Amino acid sequence: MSFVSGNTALPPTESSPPAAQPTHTDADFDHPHLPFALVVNVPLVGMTPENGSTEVWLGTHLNTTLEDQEGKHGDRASGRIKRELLDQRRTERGPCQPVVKKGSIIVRDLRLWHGGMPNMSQDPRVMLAFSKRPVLLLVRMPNKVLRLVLADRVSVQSISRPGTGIRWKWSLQKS
Ligand SMILES: O=C(O)CCC(=O)C(=O)O
Repeated sequence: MSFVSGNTALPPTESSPPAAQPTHTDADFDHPHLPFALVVNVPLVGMTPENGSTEVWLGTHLNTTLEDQEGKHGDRASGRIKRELLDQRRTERGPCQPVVKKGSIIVRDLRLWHGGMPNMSQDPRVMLAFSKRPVLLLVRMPNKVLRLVLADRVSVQSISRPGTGIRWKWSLQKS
């Protein structure tokens, strides 16, 4: 497990009115275009649109790139998806807020566009969050080229950091 956390959406109060997170991707860096990391959420209460079940934009993980994002890695707005892309995607396939039973296991590709929504109920909406990068091996080669083998099928030949982002060079190995 690479990351263990939780997300609690609190009911609004007078001083803290209902608010939604910007639609974002958690893959807020130049990433490979394959399922290189998964997020697993486990709600500890039933989730509905009323108490702020996470809004998801199904299918967006398939083609999204760093170019779709406004904020830079490390910014408060990191991973935020550009408004015009949201408007365009909405015409093809809009977002949804699923109803999820307490204790369910939700598996999401790290690249998927999503966002926390306001909790309009009286009770906190609590959800565990885990992140897993499947079979990621980092090997430093003698010539100082970093080599990553991901999910046994993807070979990342080099990583460089030109200016703003990390640049990956990778290829798919024959299985
Ligand atoms: O709490 C939620 O529903 C979503 C949280 C989330 O997307 C995040 O923190 O990145």
